[in-house]
Amino acid sequence: MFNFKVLKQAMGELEENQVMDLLKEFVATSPSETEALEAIAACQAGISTVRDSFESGNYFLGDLIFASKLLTEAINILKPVLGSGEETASGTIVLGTVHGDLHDLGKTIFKSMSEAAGFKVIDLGIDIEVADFVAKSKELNPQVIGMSGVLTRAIDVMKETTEALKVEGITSNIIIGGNPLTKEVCEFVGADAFTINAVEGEKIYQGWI
Ligand code: B12
Repeated sequence: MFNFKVLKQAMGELEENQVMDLLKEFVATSPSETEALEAIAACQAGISTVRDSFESGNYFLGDLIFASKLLTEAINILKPVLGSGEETASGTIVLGTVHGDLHDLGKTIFKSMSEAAGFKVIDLGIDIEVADFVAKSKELNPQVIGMSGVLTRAIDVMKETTEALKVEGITSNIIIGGNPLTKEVCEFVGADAFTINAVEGEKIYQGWI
């Protein structure tokens, strides 16, 4: 029986070699998709402990950046078990960090998780202008548009972007993510949902599709 607690701990301690060894060992047991999702949840729980340690001053910025990369690597190892891939994509998500905001760690985590869940993610990058969100969404007609932002000023830009998308007649569901977001902010922005947690975000949009 695979020990998910050990995986979570190795992730939280940023033990890259141990995480990779554990995941390879896990994949070799031909786990079910449900078990693979449990492994992702364990990795994400480990990342949450990194975030807590960063906030309490026990980890540094470099650790946070490393943690985001490690999670992406871990998800890449699990992807074959999750049966994801472009041919089987369950839907398309247009994703980006809004104009004026250059933070991308959270967005990258959300992207990796969504890809692992079998979604095709068109990552526009960071500092994405309203017009670019609109143009790409018009072109691709995605099921979901995801906007990321952690700066306070990103909130107004998310609102502008949401309004522009609606004016252009784009009906895709909109989800916004980033640490400062709240229910009130979500209502102000006019998005369909918000989250401060990538796993929760994935559950929300799975409910739309
Ligand atoms: C890392 C970091 C940086 C790094 C960014 C590196 C990178 N590649 O992203 C660097 C050093 C470059 C940086 C720069 C700056 N930063 Co900075 N930064 C942070 C820090 C420490 C962590 C942010 C982070 O990555 N968190 C970890 C991720 C995993 O969390 P997250 O983004 O919330 O993502 C999770 C969820 O929200 C969700 N999610 C995220 N996006 C999405 C999207 C969707 C669609 C969904 C569904 C879910 C989802 O999933 C993720 C995983 O669960 C925060 C402080 C803090 N403790 O939060 C300050 C912070 C955000 N930064 C801040 C500031 C001020 C700046 C600078 C202006 C500093 C400066 N004077 O130059 C610049 C901004 C430049 C710009 N225009 O953007 C302030 C913002 C203040 C404010 N209220 O606006 C903060 C809060 C620090 C502070 N306390 O003052 N920063």
